[in-house]
Amino acid sequence: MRDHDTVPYSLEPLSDAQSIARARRVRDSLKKRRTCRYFSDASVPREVIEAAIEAAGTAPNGANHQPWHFAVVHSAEKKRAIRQAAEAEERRFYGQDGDAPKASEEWLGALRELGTDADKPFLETAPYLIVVFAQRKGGIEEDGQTQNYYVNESVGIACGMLIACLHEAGLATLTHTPSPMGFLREACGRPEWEKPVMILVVGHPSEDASVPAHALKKKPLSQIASWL
Ligand code: IYR
Repeated sequence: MRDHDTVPYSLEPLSDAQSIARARRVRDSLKKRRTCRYFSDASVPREVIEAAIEAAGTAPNGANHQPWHFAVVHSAEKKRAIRQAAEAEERRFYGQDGDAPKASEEWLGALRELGTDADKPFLETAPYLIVVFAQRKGGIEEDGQTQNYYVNESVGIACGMLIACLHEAGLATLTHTPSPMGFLREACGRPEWEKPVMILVVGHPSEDASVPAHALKKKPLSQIASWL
């Protein structure tokens, strides 16, 4: 039933062969993406960040309320403040503050192959931190009242599109999730109905960048898909 305003919709027609070739090209490009923890301080054009956020802002979402906000942190002082607060949380998480770790032994074990610890220099080195917020309320007007729907799903998809766009633009990213991360709301001047979801660190890999070999082990199609 189309008892609402509509506009026509169509896509460029492709042959099956073209469609397969395009899907594989995108797959092969995205397969080269890695979560990078070693960044150089080389600059990145603001226009790339703007375009990537615009791409993320087209994500499918609940009732088209677009329940996200992207706080772009570029200033050295703000990055330093975020690094200090994040590292303080991470020291508690890893038990590097002298107390028992907040993370379970199982969780710490799962992270061992990634080699992570409380030291997060990339939060200062990389040119941009995009702090992603989920708007629990607000609607399209961002009034802080209207109920939003499928907020986590919507923001998750938007983050995926943001990361894919930045990768296609030749940039490295890192999804960083200090826990807890409530401090980011104040650091970025966001309202109480917004929940910080992640810091996306964006920049160029340092010359000596590496990734954990563990990260290259991807489940095969036969394991991640079933055909019914
Ligand atoms: N937030 C911590 C811990 C961490 C947790 C997971 I799950 C990771 O995949 C990676 C790290 C940190 O950033 O070190």
